[in-house]
Amino acid sequence: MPPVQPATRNPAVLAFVDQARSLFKPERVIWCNGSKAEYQQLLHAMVATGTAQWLNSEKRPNSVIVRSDPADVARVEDQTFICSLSKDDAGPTNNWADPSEMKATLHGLFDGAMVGRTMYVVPYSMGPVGSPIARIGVMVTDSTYAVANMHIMTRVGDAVLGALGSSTDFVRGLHTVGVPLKKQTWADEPWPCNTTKYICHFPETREIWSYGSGYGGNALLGKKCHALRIASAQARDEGWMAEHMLILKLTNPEGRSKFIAAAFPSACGKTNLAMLIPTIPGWKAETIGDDICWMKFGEDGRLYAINPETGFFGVAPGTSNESNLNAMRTLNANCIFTNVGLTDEHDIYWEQMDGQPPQHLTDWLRRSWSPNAGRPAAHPNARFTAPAAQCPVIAKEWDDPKGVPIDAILFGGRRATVVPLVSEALSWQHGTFLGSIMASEKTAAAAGTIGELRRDPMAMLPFCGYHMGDYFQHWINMGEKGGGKMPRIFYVNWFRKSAEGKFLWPGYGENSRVLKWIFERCDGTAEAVETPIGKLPAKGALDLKGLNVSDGAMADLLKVDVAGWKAELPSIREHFSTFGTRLPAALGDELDALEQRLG
Ligand code: OXD
Ligand code: MN
Repeated sequence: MPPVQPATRNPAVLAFVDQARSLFKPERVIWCNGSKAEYQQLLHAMVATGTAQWLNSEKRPNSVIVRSDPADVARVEDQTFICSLSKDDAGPTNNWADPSEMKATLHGLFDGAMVGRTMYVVPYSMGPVGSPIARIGVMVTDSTYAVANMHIMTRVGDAVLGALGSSTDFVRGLHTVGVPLKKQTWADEPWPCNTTKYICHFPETREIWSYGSGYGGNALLGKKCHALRIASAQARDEGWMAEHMLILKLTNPEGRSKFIAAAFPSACGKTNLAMLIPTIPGWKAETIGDDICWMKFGEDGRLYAINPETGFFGVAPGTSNESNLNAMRTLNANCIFTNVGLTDEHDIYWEQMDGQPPQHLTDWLRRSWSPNAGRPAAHPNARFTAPAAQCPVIAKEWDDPKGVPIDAILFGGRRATVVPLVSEALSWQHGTFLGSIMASEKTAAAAGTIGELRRDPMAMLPFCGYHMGDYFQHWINMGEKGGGKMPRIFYVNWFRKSAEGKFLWPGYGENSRVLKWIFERCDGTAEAVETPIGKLPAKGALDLKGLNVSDGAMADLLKVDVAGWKAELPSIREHFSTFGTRLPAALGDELDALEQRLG
């Protein structure tokens, strides 16, 4: 790939890149221009080094499979740090390190880390270039895989530098896989990574320093590092919101639309909900985004949201025509598949894909595999990277620089018990309370034990770049500012189980029934009953026509489990106590009020 000259004279950008070059000591520097040709060159480069392999060009045109090192398969939360000046500002939910000490450690590791390699400079915009809600970052990296993924997931290139002009307001990202090449041979591995890993954020200076991993959120710095951890801190400072939410557009049979944002912890079906196919006649759902939502007040006082990304980095296993037809259709071409199985026809396979598994394939560890192998063909956190514009139900507003006005915010998680199918918060403050106590069973998106219940406030536990108590306060402040124009807040749970451990609710497209109630609550046309835990659908208010769920199951799904909620109060108090004096008084008041209402 020929070196490309910088398309900017911005002294801050040039100085940042110069410093990175002196530190990392790469063999060459390439400035990414964001063109299609450049993307193709990146794919060819990955194939040439053995990082990627072309898939069958008829079945999966212009797509590649990549297998990572088995020790580099997920975000490493243990090694993720918020390096704010004061430890208190990182709060109890983050690992903290002193910024100068961490920088000294990383300087040591970064010094010469790119010897023999290419250093790519990736100017990117999170959000439509030039949108008042969008933000710019400049990332340097030695991972071709990271650059190719950034091409799909963000807006990369010269247009971004043009929009930045001479401004110094950009997030500075340094990333290396931490494997310098040896001059004698220049030999490389298909997936270079280091056993030492650090994913570090400096919220005050808007910097990201990432070492040792090439995988997902550790390496695609625009996503979790910038769009959530750094952006959440910036949003607090500037009065907007950076949230771990999908955004969807829901249109009723009369053709009126509402925009809904929803926060669910990692791998709880955000992508599925973002692309759902309603089962109720006449209703239409379209996608704006599946993972991240930035919201800012518009001139009319409402909250307007953009999807800062341009692609989906979705969990592959479990995705099928049945669970998410629109995602499967998005994956027809131009995708990167990571840690999935490779069929003998050079196509992809993962667990719970439609139909029978192939009789033979090559698993994500490049071993021969058959259905009786006793192990999955794909890693549970195997991913697809797919261009959002390819989604057959992408909404026409998905890249509107103005954003879309949000009508409702949903919180949810995987809860087998206690939490009903849907409830509406009594107020913004009560909704903030519900978000702050969200809990879910752990999934494979992060390294750790699967199945354990963890509180994951607003699905931001691994992504909030500052003290979570202050983050709650920011939510309350936003509500005070927006007043009656704020979105309504709802709490949903698709994962409630019977005593026998069976899911009570069919989920997927049937969730449109719940969305319809939410739509009509926003319109003031659907009935609700006020209960101690919030407003639940009144009898008959949820459209259940044609649904095969027994009355008993429906009663369980919409039950106010007073005993269950009472039993949970001590664990909520304990959760709140971790935030000390930074817990907003309003949330303590909400907890007391809940206790009183439960009697
Ligand atoms: C993701 C995550 O990858 O939340 O989106 O872990
Ligand atoms: Mn996510």
